[in-house]
Amino acid sequence: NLFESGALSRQGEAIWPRGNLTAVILGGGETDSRRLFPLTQYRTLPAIPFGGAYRIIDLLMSNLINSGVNKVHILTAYNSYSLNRHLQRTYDMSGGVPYGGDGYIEVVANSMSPDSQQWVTGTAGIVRHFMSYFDSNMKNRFIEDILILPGDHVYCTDLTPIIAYHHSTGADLTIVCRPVSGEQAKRLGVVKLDADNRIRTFKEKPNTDQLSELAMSDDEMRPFLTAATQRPNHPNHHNRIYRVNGVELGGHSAAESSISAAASSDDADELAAARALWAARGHARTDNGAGGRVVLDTMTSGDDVELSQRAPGYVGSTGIYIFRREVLSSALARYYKAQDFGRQIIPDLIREGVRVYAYRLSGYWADIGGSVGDFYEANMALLDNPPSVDFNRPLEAPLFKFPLTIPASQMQGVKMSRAMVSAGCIIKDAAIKNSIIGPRSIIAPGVTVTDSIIMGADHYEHEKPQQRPVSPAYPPIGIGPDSIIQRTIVDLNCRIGKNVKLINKEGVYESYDRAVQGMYVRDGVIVLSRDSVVPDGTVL
Ligand code: ADQ
Repeated sequence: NLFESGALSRQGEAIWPRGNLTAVILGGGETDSRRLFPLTQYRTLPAIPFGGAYRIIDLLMSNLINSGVNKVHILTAYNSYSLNRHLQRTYDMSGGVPYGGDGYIEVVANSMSPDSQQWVTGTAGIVRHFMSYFDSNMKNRFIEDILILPGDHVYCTDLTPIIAYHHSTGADLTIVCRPVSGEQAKRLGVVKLDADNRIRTFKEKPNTDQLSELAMSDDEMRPFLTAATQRPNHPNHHNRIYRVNGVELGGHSAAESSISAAASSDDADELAAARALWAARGHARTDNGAGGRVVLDTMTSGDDVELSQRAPGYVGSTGIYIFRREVLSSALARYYKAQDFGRQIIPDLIREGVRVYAYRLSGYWADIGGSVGDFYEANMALLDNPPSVDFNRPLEAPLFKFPLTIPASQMQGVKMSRAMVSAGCIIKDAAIKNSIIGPRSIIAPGVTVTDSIIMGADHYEHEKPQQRPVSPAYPPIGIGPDSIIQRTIVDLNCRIGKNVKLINKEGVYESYDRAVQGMYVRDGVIVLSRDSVVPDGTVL
């Protein structure tokens, strides 16, 4: 029933118009698992719960399905059980008719073979491994383009214009890019563009010295900032009414002129309003949240409004690539020792003179694979008003998720602000602020949850035969009476007792060594790994 909306898209095109393109999602390697430990202790990164009811992979899958990409491979390497299970239960993996007859969703597990006696690592390594299987399969002979997507990103977008741009430029490789600050640039692949948005230089994770070579002046940046880009995937976008501090700014075009007026103002409140509108337009919080004067840089018709901070400009790669299939196969064969696209293959191809173009991605985008802190911030951005990712989407471009069969949440006497609460929760006389509460969360009276992510549970206590009787040392699933949870990520099925205080009272930034097993501090955020048991009265 994912495809009930019919065989035609909004534009009246066939819903699977991109039959000669295949998508490859990088399902997570060992290195990023280490970066997000302990959330990745039992699962690979794209399987981590996000926004209460979703898993990270659901956003990527929804982008693909809603953009008419009907052939999807998910390359898994590390700890992939939970991801496989989620994909199997959520998406129709049988392929065939619902995907336009020739479509499919396939999980491709990393494996050793007589030709490859070692465990494959790195982005290029895993794609090479996949391509050897892909190229040898006759059914794939019509595929012309390979869309490669990292599995650790949060964004909602229509991919159709990116694919169209790749075709219109005749690019061998299109890299999806964004304007970024110097601080962000150091953590990304950074490109330098010519006036046609062709990439002339690519440097992976440049250091401060290398960064100066990659800075682009306002004039150099202009063609990139003014290039047509995709609309945020909101068909109802133009019907929205924008409000800032309770003041109605009218619909799309009225709001746009208000951004224009406010953005060039020196008044702090007006600037804040411009930022709020900027966020309302679906633009990244990271682009506008760092303070400093926001200037309306370019304004063209429709959706192409770009606000940027006039610090030195850089253009960063999102790690999303569309390769012409033969260019990819040939590069992987020629640079057969290369394990990474950013460090090796892409700079080599540019040096060779291959046609590599940058497409500008607008709207919210976050890479959550760098650290627990990145994951935490991307969750908190969901609580912004309007949220970074709008889960409330139209039927023709929905966000798909596992269809949980649990009832509405029961709440009594709960004080809540800036919170998202999923289905199946039982919450009484608690205070929840700035937090995301996942499915089947049980929160007892007197509890305070602040700045936290409670992922919930995949079963209720009574559903499982009791292996161990409940006691002060082994509390029931959920959060016990009078506990205080602050700036904490509580993974699934945790048991937190009475009068527990998870408040990071010593202000620890990083710790793997707490008294109770399963409790960690990463980037100043307390993380309880899945199934942790926190006895009554514990204070951290
Ligand atoms: P990084 O994010 O640092 O930079 P990396 O973590 O190596 O790149 O991997 C990118 C994606 O590939 C991640 O989703 C990761 O899980 C996945 N991956 C890596 N090895 C894998 C393997 N063996 N099997 C399955 N999946 C694997 C990259 C680019 C930069 C770009 C940033 C944007 O190299 O140029 O700027 O992404 O975030």
